[in-house]
Amino acid sequence: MRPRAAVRIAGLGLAGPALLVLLSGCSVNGIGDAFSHFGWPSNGISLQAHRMYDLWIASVIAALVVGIFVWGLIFWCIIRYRKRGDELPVQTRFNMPMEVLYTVTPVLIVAVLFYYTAIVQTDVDKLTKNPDQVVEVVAFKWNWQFNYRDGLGEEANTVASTVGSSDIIPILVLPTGEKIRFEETSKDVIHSFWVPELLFKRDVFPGNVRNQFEVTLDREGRYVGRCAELCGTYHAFMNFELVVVSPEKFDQYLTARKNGATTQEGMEAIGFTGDKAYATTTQPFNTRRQQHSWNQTNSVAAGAGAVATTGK
Ligand SMILES: [Cu+2]
Repeated sequence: MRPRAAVRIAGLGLAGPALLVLLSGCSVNGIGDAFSHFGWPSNGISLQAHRMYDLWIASVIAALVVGIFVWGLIFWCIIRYRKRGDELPVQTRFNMPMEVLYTVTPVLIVAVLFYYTAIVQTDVDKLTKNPDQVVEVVAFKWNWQFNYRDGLGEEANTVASTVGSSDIIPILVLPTGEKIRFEETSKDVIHSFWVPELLFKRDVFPGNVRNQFEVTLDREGRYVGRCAELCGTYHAFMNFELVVVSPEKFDQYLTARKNGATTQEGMEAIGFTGDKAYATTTQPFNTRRQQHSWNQTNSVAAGAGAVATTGK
């Protein structure tokens, strides 16, 4: 009887990973919606972000299946084998199929999780031979420069450039549906390029390291971007804006920029007029150092134009 029961449980154990495969294939979105996405951000705007979302939901479902199975076994043991008298049960009994089962099953589950993680990670990290757009991201204390390039690598040329200042948030305009390669470089310390909706960030190193990654965007909109590596005093103010538009509008924008238009003139050329030509998701911060500590009243900004911050 016992070995046969063990085999039956073994079948159940193997059904877990099989279920994971099944679920990751079909209704991940429906289950994610029903359970508040199990804490994962659901607002991804790239194909890569959607794949990471699917992996997360499927992994949580697999963990829950295993969890419920184990909780069930625990409670079954507590009730079925509860103390019935003062006589101790045989202390040396074991069940070989059971021992093998609870060694092999977890290894199988981990192998399946590892397999899907490796697949998604490889996909997120994948660099294609001929991306549709190449953007060089230059980070510096404490702002960003975005260079549209005519090819890959350091030897390529910049055809249009946007640089942020203390007064204007840099805007990075990009199209949907195209493979976009980012090439990152820093002028001073380590920064990190992060648009929360990409569900992805990658460090920007100074020196010879030129970090790269690719995304294919699939939702138009305006998204705040941030530096995600503590890089100095005004790290928290190192923001930019990603504006995702249709490929047609992007072509118009880039053509305008190549013909000498500024970022704001380019934005106006594709319909973002007035205030919309500037960042809407974040705003420039006052980056002037204070003469005194934050706790003191009547603090005065150092340098020219200091008068503006007193008496606020
Ligand atoms: Cu930074």
